[in-house]
Amino acid sequence: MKNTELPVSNNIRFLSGDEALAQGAYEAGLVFAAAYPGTPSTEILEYLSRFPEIDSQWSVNEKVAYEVAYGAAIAGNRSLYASKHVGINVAMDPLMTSAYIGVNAGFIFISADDPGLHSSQNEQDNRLVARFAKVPLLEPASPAEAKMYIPYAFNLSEKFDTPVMIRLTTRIAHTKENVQIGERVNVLPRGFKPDFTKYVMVPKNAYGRHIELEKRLLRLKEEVEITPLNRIEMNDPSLGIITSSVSYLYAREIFSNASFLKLGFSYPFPENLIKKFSSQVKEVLVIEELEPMLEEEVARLGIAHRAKHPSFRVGELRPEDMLAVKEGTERVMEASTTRKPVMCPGCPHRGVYSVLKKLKLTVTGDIGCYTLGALPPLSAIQTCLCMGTGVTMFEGFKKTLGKDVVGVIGDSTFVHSGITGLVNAVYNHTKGLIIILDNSTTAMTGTQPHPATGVTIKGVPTKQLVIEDICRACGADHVDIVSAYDAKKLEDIIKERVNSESLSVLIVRTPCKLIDRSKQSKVQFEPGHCKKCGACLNAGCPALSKSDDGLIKIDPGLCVGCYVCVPYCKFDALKKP
Ligand SMILES: Cc1ncc(C[n+]2csc(CCOP(=O)(O)OP(=O)(O)O)c2C)c(N)n1
Repeated sequence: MKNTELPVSNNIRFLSGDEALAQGAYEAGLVFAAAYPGTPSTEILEYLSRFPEIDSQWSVNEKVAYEVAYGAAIAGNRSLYASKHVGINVAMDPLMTSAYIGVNAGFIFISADDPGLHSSQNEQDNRLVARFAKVPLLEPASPAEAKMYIPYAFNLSEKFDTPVMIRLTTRIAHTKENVQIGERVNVLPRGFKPDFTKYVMVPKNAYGRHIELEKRLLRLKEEVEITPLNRIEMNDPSLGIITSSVSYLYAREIFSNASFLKLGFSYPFPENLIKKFSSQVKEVLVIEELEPMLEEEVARLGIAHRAKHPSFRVGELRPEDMLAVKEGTERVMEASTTRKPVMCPGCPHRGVYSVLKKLKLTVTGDIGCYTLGALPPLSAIQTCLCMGTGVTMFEGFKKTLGKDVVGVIGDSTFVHSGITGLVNAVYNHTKGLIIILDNSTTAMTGTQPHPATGVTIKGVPTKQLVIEDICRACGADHVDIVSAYDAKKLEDIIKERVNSESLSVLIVRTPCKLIDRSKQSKVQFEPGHCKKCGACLNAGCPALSKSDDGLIKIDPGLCVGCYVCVPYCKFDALKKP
């Protein structure tokens, strides 16, 4: 199959990998797109949402996004799902069986992986998902390739009746380059024809579809041998490098004279191409990030090659790593010099953590900006696993430790995967206190709306999910709503509820400072009262620092007047004006 569909024009745009991929999807006649935000995938849906021709949505979580988008494909329109790598875990249930069913109109799912954990809870290599689900895997190495692969992927999906996986990594998703813009092709809806054996996965039908899946895989094995996405670049035959994704660019930069087998369509493996290439070069080297997936394949084919050191299974690959990979030596990492993450000045989460810390409670955390409460000086959260666990791990902790435990979860995360945990807690007689940190946005990934904000991805008002009503409907005995800046009330309610014989939810509702830019008069500083003890710095606010003379300094450009720092000073040096 040749990738000849892209119309040529002189229209050039400077786009990130996410944006280029989205532009490619628009041009390829995409009609439906669904996602839940997550770095580094978020910009795909944000870009797609600008096109009136595309029905795009933030779904409540990745499982829902996958199913809604897949439903649209089965019903006859080209559709796309996008998430970060861990989002694929949430979507895994529909994903695995969708590989059995196949598609009707083309369906692509995008996994934006995060080698090096720039913004994630793990760095799993989702190329293995393609192998596990037995679906074709495309790995663009640049934004331009990301765009170019999309029409190919839709054609592949429709020709082979399969979901197609496209894997980006942070470097590709967030790197920008000039990309050629083309016209949108009009793809007619296919309509839906019921087919019991194909679309209804009762065991007997699923058995039949599994057989079909294995046959499809054999046909795809032929396709990977001839696809233009895989290419041999013969240069000096003394070193032949088998590689894919961004590793290809790094390897090209460092070993500029070497020969390359560059894989853009990397699963199923092009066995014959690998054998052919290996027979043409003296030494074979596999360069890939994280798991030795290509390397294992090369080994399985009995091809002598230099294996990378196991230490390279961890972390992002960098151009400066190339020589160590070639020599098979251990990875050398310098100590990180990156800026420490910190909550913004006026962040409503700071107020709650100040109280939780003061009360010396054990706090099961979750994922969002509020995870930063785990870091010094607040150090107020003791666990963070994955989305939803602020509620579910709280239940396990409470039932094990008995008292002084609180669970925290953000509003977007509560809608994503906290509601089921709350139902479970009520159902299983859990007592105690769950705190929903409701800053009225998905702050961590760039302030995307969610059902409880009452606005869609296109900025259109919609029915607003009322979190307090949900909590009551789930069976919470008490639901309180308090401002994050009302330290006294927060403390009173937390003390009253934490060890009580009922299950309570405390909703701490104050908008994120990134969406509510309002400022109050800044905190007043009385130098005469300051004992230079630095206790106020324990609030962890970037607006506060120490001057050379030891006195506290307030940055007037940063202070927004939340006054969370005021109670930290026992000498009244900080005051509300
Ligand atoms: C399964 C999964 N999907 C997406 C993400 C990316 N992500 C991390 S936290 C978060 C939501 C944060 O919003 P919220 O719970 O409202 O907390 P806030 O950041 O606003 O404090 C998202 C989308 C993730 N880490 N894991």
